[in-house]
Amino acid sequence: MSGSTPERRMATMAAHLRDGEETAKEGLIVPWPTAGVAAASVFEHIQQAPEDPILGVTVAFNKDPSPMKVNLGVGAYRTEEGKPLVLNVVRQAEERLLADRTQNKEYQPITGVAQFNKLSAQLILGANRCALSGTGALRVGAEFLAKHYGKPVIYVPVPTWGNHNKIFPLGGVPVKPYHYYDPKTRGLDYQGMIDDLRAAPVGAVVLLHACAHNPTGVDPTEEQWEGIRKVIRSKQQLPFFDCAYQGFASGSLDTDAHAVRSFVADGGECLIAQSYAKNMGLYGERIGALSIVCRSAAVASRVDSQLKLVIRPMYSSPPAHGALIAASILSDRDLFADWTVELKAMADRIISMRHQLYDTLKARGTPGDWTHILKQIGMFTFTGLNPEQVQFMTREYHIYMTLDGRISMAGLSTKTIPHLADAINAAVLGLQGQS
Ligand code: PLA
Repeated sequence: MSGSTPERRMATMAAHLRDGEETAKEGLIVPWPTAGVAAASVFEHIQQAPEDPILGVTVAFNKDPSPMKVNLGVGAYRTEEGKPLVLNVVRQAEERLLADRTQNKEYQPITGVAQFNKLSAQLILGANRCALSGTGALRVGAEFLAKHYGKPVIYVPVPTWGNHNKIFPLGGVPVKPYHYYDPKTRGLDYQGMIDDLRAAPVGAVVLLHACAHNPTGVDPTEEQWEGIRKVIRSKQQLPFFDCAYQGFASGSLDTDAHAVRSFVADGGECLIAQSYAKNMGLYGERIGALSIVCRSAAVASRVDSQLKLVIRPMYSSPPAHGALIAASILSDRDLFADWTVELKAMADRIISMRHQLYDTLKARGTPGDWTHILKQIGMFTFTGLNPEQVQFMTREYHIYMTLDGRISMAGLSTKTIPHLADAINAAVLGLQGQS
């Protein structure tokens, strides 16, 4: 085989691997990637994968040397100075953990730190609720449903957080769409949503964003939630809440739990995936929880036992540090009170960014109705800008955001808003860039 081109070697190898032919002779080492004497690789055929649509925006941002650059891609909170924020309560909880010499680095139980699971369920459900908690959230929930739920198909809003469309099918639960966002009103397509849920099969799983819908920032009103709940319950569907922004929508943890609590209050079952990335600023700690609300303790206990069988071959057991930080904050009255203050400050700063951006666009006379910037809820504004306009703003103004026109309001500051308004104005008017 020596002297052949890499392409020919690859073709031969591919054919060999494909057909499973027994061409290798024992004792004879031919040039071959795994023998260390050939230039090609057994992975030669692998294509360069595209960057992630959300996290890839940060990769592009980091490469840009411009001092003007602004990253409005990922939904991560920033201070007025544009810096990441570690909450004071998190620092305090970490200091306590560090000083506590009884802490060790043992493996955690498969379903994680028990105290954290309990407190986390309480946070979303309200005190004194009986619920089972696990950890690993959406993916664990998906695999559990694929294995143990008779109707493993999940209806997700259009649009939804892009990763939902990957997590569920890879976890064995195919995804179907339901109407959610109406581009004309930049609000909720309530009737479309209700019609789709009515048309969806009895028993189907329905993914609901508990609050601060990502990417649209459009949430149902309390009255609309009531209508949604009635349809889902009457069709015996199974709600699966994704709750990644509790406290970030209204500034109040309880207010933002309203939708979930209304479904739990009716006595029906549901799944809840929680994330502490945003509301505790614990992004890199990868801390979240899965709660499955069951009709009885006996069922909950059997569900718990099966969740362990899902988790053990996936990641064995979760890391401890994030859970211990969150549990410290959730269990300590003073830390909890301080947390709500810090959380409210983050939510308020985001709301103030909405007002400033709206006022600045108004002052520029930018054509269009920008009231959705004020109306939309939570971390994101779904601007309505199209991919060409987004690319223009990145190219000419070094503004980084996802191609769907979503901007993370938390990435803005009083300083950067005029620059963003200039960019939006130029994009809307179809102007040449400033570069
Ligand atoms: N669910 C929703 C609706 C989210 O928006 C996100 C994060 C998650 C789950 C994941 O939370 P985790 O970090 O605890 O796993 N969405 C981000 C980041 C903030 C991302 O895409 O991963 C976003 O920019 O959309």
